Amino acid sequence: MLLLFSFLPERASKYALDVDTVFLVIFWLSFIAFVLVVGAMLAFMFKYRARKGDEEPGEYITHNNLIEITWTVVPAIGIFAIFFLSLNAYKKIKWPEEVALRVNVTARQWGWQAEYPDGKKLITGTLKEEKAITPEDFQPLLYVPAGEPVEVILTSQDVIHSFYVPDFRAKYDAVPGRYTKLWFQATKPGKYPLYCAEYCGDWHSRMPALVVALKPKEWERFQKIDASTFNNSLASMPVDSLLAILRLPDEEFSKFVGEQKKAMAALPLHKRGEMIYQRLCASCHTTDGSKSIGPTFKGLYGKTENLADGSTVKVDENYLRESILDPNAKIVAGFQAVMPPFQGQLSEEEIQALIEFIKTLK
Ligand code: HEC
Ligand SMILES: [Cu+2]
Repeated sequence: MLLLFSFLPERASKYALDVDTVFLVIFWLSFIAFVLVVGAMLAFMFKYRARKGDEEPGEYITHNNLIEITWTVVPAIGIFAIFFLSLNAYKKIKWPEEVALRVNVTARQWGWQAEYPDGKKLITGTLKEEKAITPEDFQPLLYVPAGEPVEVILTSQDVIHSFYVPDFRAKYDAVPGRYTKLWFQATKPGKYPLYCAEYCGDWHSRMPALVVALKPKEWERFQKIDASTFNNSLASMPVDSLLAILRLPDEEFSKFVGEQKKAMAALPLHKRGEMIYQRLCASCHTTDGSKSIGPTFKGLYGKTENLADGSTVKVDENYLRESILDPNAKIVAGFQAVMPPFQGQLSEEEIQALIEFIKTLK
């Protein structure tokens, strides 16, 4: 029986077993009912088949109390069992215990953004088109403490998406213009894939991300990193590198964070822009002059751009700023309006950094 279900992902949250129990009970009850009904049907078809020379109409039976009571009471017990199991699972899924961490998560076409109470921010970018998804494409969205209840407050910038972590059996819609909530408690440290489970457009399958459950010590470290250092450098690191940092001995850890902070402060604006570009824009814009999903950034600044409505515009800082925050205000000729707006996602400083970076690409 368990073998049949080895295709289910591991159960890594507190209520995962409750969800699976409801699923498996419904599955096996349905299976038994199917065997009984279809089995009886086949047996009766054989037993009461038309025989040669038998022209009499069948016996006229009005009812049978024993059989009727049995086939009412037995399924009713099954249905009540499903009801109470579901109620139990629903209560656990719906109402968290005391929440240790609340994070805001915003979905958009096509990616996620997480914002922590202290200002830490993680953004996953749209994946390149026409390429099978590999494990590296799962970018970290949430770092959470293992063994503690975490609440996610969801919303969407555009259409309905759905936040889905199969290993946690946790799934909830992210709806534009409203907040929805979901909680989970990872039972052990690890990396858990996160998918969008709502068909939200062409690239719906291209917004994979990761929830990373940390050990208590690592979580303590994570909280110690200040938001600006994290956002400017550590947020775009691959998961394993960040985990390695969180596992450093105390002294080395403090030293690393301090150095990172200094390095960031000393980094020229356009360099910071390049880092943001790598993380959020490189999937659609090249810097070498070749065309991708969006126009190349090479030679963009200062040129005269042809727009889809036939007009032209001189590319200056204001045009670049508008193109980043509200890309649909002016559509470049020959391209589709698929760029997500970065309004509300990038700080003024980050926008300036991006513009400075684009300016360096002559
Ligand atoms: C999903 C793909 C996608 C992503 C991600 C994306 N863009 Fe775009 N971008 C486009 C497309 C397509 C266009 C052309 C259509 C339009 O003007 O909206 C465009 C246009 C632009 C333009 C105007 C270019 C021109 O030639 O006039 C700028 C500037 C720009 N994007 C900047 C950015 C920056 C900065 C980022 C990262 C923060 C980014 N884009 C992320 C797809 C994308
Ligand atoms: Cu989606």
